[in-house]
Amino acid sequence: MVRKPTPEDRFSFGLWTVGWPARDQFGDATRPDLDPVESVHKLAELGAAHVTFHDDDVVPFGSDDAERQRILERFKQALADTGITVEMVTTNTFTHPMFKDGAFTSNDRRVRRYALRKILRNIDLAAELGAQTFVMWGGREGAEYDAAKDLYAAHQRYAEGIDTVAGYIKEKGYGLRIALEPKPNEPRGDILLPTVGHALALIARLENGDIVGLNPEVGHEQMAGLNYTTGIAQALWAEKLFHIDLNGQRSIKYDQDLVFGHGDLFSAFATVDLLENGFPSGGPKYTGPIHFDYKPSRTEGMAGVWESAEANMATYILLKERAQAFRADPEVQEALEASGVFELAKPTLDEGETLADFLANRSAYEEADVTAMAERDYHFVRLNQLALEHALGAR
Ligand code: GLT
Ligand code: MN
Ligand code: MN
Repeated sequence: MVRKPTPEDRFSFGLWTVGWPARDQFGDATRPDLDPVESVHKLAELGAAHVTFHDDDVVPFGSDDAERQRILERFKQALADTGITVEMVTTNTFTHPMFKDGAFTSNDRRVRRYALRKILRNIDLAAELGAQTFVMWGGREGAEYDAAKDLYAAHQRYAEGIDTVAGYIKEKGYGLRIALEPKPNEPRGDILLPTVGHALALIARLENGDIVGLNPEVGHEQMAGLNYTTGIAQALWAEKLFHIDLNGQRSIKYDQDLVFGHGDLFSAFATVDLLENGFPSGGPKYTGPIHFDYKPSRTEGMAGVWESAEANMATYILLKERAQAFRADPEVQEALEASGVFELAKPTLDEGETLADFLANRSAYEEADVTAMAERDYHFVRLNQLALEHALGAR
């Protein structure tokens, strides 16, 4: 039995996740459209604390101001009735045909200006609803053909767009931070900012980069064959892990958006271990919402939608319990010690040791016992087996 989630678990769902009618490239929708108000009520019942959405998930594209107002009032009423809060808002700059060549990096300047206005308008809404994070997933920012983009200009325009939005947030005094969401490909052949590392490198060159961080998604890193836990660890180290998109992916293929843990389960264990327990030596820890960005499979009806929403939370809770037991086990602590895991936290140079001291220290090099170093055994396999046995609930 898995305990029921409560708002203290900080679980959060995109309205586009449970609301996905399961239309894909090869087939029509298999489920009816879902009223966002109904989703808010249902998610509250299941124990979630927050929802997130794109502008167009709540207010259909093209609605006039009066209609937009009416829809938003009704939506806010659902929030008030359930206690659900909006922790993150994002903008749809990928569905409308005008965005076929991107938003901030479209070759068409009119599209870039339109996208900027669409995003700024949504920033106002995000601030009004008290969101803390504003996600930017540049799914259409990319190309299929190398000659189709001036890639220098594309990076200039991408940076310009993000800096302009960040500048607006600062000017307005909003308590929002921007989180970029990397993805290597799909829907474009190649997407700009394909991984966590690429996005971090761009942020470092921004003028307003202090309020720009990351929203890494499990499947997006795994689509590139990368280790999600390693990716969010670097973002944490850089104090840039502003938000997360948890889901499941089985190897390098199209973006599956499976339930969290329904892809690489052992990797999901490591992710929850890092999120809940932090680094062994301390350092920055993730304290934001536990946000799921998955798609209920196309085979599922409405009951299956809610079963899959519950599955995300149940898996997280189970892995959290397992990860806590793993770290609390004295045998694991002893194995970590034997593996040298704690040793890595000790700086390589002594306190106050100058470079000259170091170069003159013969024990570090000339007289170093290279044989002893080569003979050292790390017992990582034993440590990994202990993790696996904890993950499986065998300990
Ligand atoms: C889209 C994408 C997700 C992003 C959403 C935010 S939109 O569903 O597949 O990974 O997080 O824009
Ligand atoms: Mn995805
Ligand atoms: Mn996502």
